[in-house]
Amino acid sequence: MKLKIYGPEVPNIPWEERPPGSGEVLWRYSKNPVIPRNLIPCANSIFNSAVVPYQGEFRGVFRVDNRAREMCLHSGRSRDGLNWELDPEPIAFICGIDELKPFVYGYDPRVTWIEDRYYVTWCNWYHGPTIGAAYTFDFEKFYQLENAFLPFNRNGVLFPRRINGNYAMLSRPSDNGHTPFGDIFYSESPDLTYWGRHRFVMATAGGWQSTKIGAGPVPIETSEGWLLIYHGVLTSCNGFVYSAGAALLDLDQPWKVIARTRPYIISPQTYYECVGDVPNVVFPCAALVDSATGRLALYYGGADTVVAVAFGYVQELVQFVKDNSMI
Ligand code: BMA
Repeated sequence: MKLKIYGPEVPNIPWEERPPGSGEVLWRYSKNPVIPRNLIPCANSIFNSAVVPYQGEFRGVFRVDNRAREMCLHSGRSRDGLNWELDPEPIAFICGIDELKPFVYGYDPRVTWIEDRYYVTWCNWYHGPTIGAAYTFDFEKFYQLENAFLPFNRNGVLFPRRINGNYAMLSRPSDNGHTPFGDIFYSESPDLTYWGRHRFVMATAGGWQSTKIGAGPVPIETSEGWLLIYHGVLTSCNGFVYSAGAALLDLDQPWKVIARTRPYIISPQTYYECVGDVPNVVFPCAALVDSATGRLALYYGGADTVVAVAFGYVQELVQFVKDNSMI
């Protein structure tokens, strides 16, 4: 089987070969974390962030919790995807919707190229957490759209193209606090304002994904289905543990799950994943993929404090999901 990966070629994708002797489907960058908590003066921590290829370079939207412990979104740029420069000030969204002003907080961004622009989704405050949306052409001006859903919701992740003629989004209905439950749902919209055709995708399962789950990076389109990397949470006697797994979703009906990993693909094991403001958190929000080689660079937050990168091959990850599926 020759897997086809749909998406751009990214010949300068950040990359490091699998370490000799490693049997892991994903392996960590040897110089992690790529973004330290204090990269910009206002930052208490920088984590759970989203990056995309941009005109031969890379751009992104970054979660910066500032030293007042307010959750902000900052724009950033990089030539190599590993060394990042972040704007010192948060994004000032251009917003024509009075009810969405002022911007109270934003966190856990995702960024998706669809047709002619980059869309950003994030967890946005509107009488509680829900899914905010905006678009940008240049990562300088960001135009805010209507919130996608009612509170309470988190982990809103757009698909990179229309499905059945509509924009499509995964999300995770939640509560107002540190939600002790959560399944992944799918919704469609003709215009990114009105969302409907809501479908259930998948629920929590055992072990590392037993408390709640949520979509991670933008799904990756392959000939075997949408490859979705998602986070899963286990409640230990010492609190939540955030790991990540992967699933394959039907291309035309993404609420139909083809396969889903019983084991995690990455879990908090290194110092920068286990020690920080919130220990034991691996939280992926973005994946760069080079469709020509299948190289994948996964960006994730470590311990709610730093940004780290792991590498893998899409082909191997798809095979891993099929070989280790719980369904
Ligand atoms: C979730 C979100 C994430 C965070 C995680 C662990 O509810 O707030 O941003 O990484 O908790 O604290």
